[in-house]
Amino acid sequence: METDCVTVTSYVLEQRKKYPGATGDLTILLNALSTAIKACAAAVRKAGIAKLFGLAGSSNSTGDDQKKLDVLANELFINMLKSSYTVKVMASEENENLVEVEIPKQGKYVVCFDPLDGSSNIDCLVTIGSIFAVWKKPDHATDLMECVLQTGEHLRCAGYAVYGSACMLVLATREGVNGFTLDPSIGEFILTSPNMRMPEMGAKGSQKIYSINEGYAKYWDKATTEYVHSKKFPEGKEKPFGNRYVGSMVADVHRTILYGGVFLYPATKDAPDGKIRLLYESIPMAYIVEKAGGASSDGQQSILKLQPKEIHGRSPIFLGYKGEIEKIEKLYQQYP
Ligand code: AHM
Ligand code: MG
Repeated sequence: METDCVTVTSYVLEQRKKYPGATGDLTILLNALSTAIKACAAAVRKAGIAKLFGLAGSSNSTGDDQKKLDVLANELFINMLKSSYTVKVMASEENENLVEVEIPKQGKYVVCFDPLDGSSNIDCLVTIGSIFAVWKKPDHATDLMECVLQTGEHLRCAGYAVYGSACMLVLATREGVNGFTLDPSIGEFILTSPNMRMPEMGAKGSQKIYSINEGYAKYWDKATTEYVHSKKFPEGKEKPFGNRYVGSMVADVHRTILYGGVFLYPATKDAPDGKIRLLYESIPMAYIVEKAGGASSDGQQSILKLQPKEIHGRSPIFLGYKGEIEKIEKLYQQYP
């Protein structure tokens, strides 16, 4: 057994030392998040036997049926964060309105999260995940909505957990991106992928993969249609891109960071802003990809520059190799 390993807690504590004025609140907050994620991981693992599959009988803010696991994961995130005394207000995919922490328990952070992403994959045992984004309450902010509606440029940190063949917590801070794998025998996240970087396209070990729900091709705009066509039918001797689509954004983006490629959830005729929600899906994932050396865009600019206007607002999203995201933006200039 490894006796000298770095856990997520010791990693965050070490980072804190770099900022002498730091209060330690972010360390406590991340500890609360990691506890919520460990509990979600345990629930995901025993979902079948504990009868956590299926619908819970209620709907979430966007009208989707809620699954039992979604409800449980949401309660875990909210309760762990509340009892950390570090959070002022939260926004969750599963709550229509903001969740304000009781005043005696309030702290200075704002957390937006999707407690269980990829919920259509729960019942068939395919990888799902959790996503979170952490901001500080702006000094001048007077109301809760103002605290929450911040751009990705002001993020303090963001992360996701993948509940796959193993459970990994990927945490992006100003310092970079680090991956921690859950060792279930001791219940700790151990640093297994320090300083995660997307491979450069064409570099040894990198892959050329595009990831999109191809079934909506009929409803795509011209720029997305042209881009995807160019990946399937490249000019000259260039080989086409491969295609992978899990349908859980966490899994698709995790693979994109590890192997390389592009992830796309564009606008469609029926959904001009796409499907992916800005505050707790697009912004944190874009922050992580950019910190890992990739790029993000809504077709025009970095996702981190977009100003969220409502809690559950959406945007088209393109993530991955810098050069590919540039190509997509050029196509959007050509076909606005
Ligand atoms: P969810 O939060 O309700 O699970 O929806 C978000 C998910 C993403 O994880 C994934 O990229 C996308 O929905 C898949 O949508 P589609 O089935 O339309 O391709
Ligand atoms: Mg989601």
